[in-house]
Amino acid sequence: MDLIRRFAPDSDPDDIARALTTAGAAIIERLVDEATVDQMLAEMQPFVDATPYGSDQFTGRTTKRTGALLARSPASIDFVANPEVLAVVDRVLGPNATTYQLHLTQMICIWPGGPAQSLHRDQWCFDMFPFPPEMDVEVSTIWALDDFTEENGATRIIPGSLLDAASCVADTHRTVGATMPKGSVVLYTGRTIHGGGENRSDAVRRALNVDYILGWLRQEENQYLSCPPEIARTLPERVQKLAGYTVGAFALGYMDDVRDPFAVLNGLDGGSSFGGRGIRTLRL
Ligand SMILES: O=C(O)CCC(=O)C(=O)O
Ligand SMILES: [Fe+2]
Repeated sequence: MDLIRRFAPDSDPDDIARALTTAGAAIIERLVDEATVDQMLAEMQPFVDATPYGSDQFTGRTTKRTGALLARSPASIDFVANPEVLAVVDRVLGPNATTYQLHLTQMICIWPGGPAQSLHRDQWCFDMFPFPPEMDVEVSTIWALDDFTEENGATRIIPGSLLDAASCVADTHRTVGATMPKGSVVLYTGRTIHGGGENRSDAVRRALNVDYILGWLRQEENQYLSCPPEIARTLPERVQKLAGYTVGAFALGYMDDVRDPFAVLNGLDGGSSFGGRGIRTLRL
């Protein structure tokens, strides 16, 4: 189990989901075409230019993290709501909650000379809460916006690390680089030990990190502020719900008099109470 399995875009999502829940990671090669990647890069460039470098080792002092993709880049929808990726997320998170949602959207640009990020588990953002060891609460994705190579800081992953002791974050020798061509995506779970790579090349390594979490967890990137209603209203319905403009789990996130946020956002029947409609109708 020392490699990351690679899939073609038309692969069976069951197989990809199985790779995630057994080996902890999977790559889908060339899932989005280069023209769409370039369009998103162009839309995001002014925001990347204006983003400060990180302030500590973890966020990276030579790394820029630029968010709010849904509000800033129409092309990002092809990544954030990619049907192949969501089909895998359905399978990995679906069994564990009635809903899942977007956790964060973030371009991660590592400048030349940037050191490797500390290895970690993404689900440690939840106060290091000890979720059951076999339970997946998060699926993370990193899209290669440039070719990802060993030299330019391809994400480093410890294959098969889902159940490893936390101390294994010291095992940098066990990591494998998620090398992949531009437009590819590496998927891993909140339990997979990983980190950004060292950029030993002479060009910036550009990536898009999009994560998904169970509906009853708090989002890392506040979507209601990053993508406020006046913008969210213009997005496809599935993206609105993914961003959190819907009720999560049984009753989380309703508005004032138990109104359905999706109905309120879209001015549907006055946004009347969702009570009695059944949570299933509110699923993504
Ligand atoms: O930049 C990367 O390749 C990985 C970043 C990461 O794992 C994180 O910021 O949580
Ligand atoms: Fe991470």
